[in-house]
Amino acid sequence: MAGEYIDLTYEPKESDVVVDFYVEPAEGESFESAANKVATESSIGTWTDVKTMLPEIYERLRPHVFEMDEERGTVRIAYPSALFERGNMPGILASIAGNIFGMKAVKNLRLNWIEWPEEVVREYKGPLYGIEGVRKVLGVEDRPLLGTIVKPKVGLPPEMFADVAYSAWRGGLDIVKDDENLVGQDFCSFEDRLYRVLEKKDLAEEETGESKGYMVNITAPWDEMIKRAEMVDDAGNEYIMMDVVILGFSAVQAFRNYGFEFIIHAHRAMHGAVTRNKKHGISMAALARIYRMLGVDQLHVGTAVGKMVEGREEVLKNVHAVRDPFYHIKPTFPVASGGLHPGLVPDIVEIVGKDVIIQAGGGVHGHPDGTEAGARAMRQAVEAVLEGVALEDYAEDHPELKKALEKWGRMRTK
Ligand code: CAP
Ligand code: MG
Repeated sequence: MAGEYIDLTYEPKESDVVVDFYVEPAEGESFESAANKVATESSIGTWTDVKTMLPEIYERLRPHVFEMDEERGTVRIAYPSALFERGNMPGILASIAGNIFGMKAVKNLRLNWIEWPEEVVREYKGPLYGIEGVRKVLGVEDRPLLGTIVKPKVGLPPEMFADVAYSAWRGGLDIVKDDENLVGQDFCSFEDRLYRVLEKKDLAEEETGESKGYMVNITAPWDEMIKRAEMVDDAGNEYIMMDVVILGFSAVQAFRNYGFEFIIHAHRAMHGAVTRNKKHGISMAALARIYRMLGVDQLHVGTAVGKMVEGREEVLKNVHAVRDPFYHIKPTFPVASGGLHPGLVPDIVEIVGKDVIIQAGGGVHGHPDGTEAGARAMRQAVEAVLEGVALEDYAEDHPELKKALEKWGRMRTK
């Protein structure tokens, strides 16, 4: 039946999970029929009616397609929260973000946003620290946090990696992170890197009088990841980093619930496979809200001016998803990263505001005078923005910033 789940008179209940889709019907499929099939396949039905369906199941668990706009291709579906297991995010996504993307009935299908009811969200912890907690650990209240990703991405032996981290912290950065594909390769074992970097972190904290963070990448098969997390915990490091898309929703939710008290930095490598196509897949904003519910403290949200594809509007949607009020869930720190350098700091603060973590890899280690100077240039750029001084003017008596501007100017990277 074309319209079994369509009911444009339906008013979503407060307890419903409401999902906004973009639906493009396949050749020969009506918009209504495609919308109805999305609702069917993401809840209780299948391609045909079945003799085993009971009226009370239908009444209790059926979704309602309550809004449709064929011109814009938008469909809004309200799902009763009774359809889902409490506290089981993978289970929820197996319904509303499962089979439907592969159905013949749709040429394209994108899940753009999920409006979560308090009744569902109350089962999720959210971030342990959130923005306020991270600021407290690092002792930075009034400016964007600054970080770098050690480059080359991978390849440096542990002692050289630790030296680069030390230079970045001495130059004034708050945080140093592993790259998304640096884990425990032969040329840089996890354990050796961890201990050498933490030694340098202590030194940098002593010399600068500032708290510093090291986001060590524990991405690995679950048992190994827990072993590494225990090593980090025993070493007293506050941070860990996880490639959350690659590790999966279950690993993120289970890790947050495991009992560690880390600041969790969520790298989103692989997200582009599902978020990039505006007609098919899942929006980064919808994913960002999910990772926030699961409990990540920091999440990459794009830059609009760097090397990744998100534009300003999309970055702002991602920022809202992680930072806007959301029941009891603390705000997650938005991370701007990817092709950034000192000349782009004003743009990031203008777009995202001060409650942002600005990370630069190439934009620090590519400075003509090396990592420490690159770090100083990033810090000087933030100082200039907070004092309301144009970078070029501030650079007159800040040589590291001047040299960064001579090399990259204000150019938007590709
Ligand atoms: C940035 C980065 C990050 C990207 C990820 C990289 O390095 O380390 O992984 O920021 O993209 O490997 O590209 P650069 P996003 O500063 O040298 O570009 O933040 O969009 O998830
Ligand atoms: Mg990286």
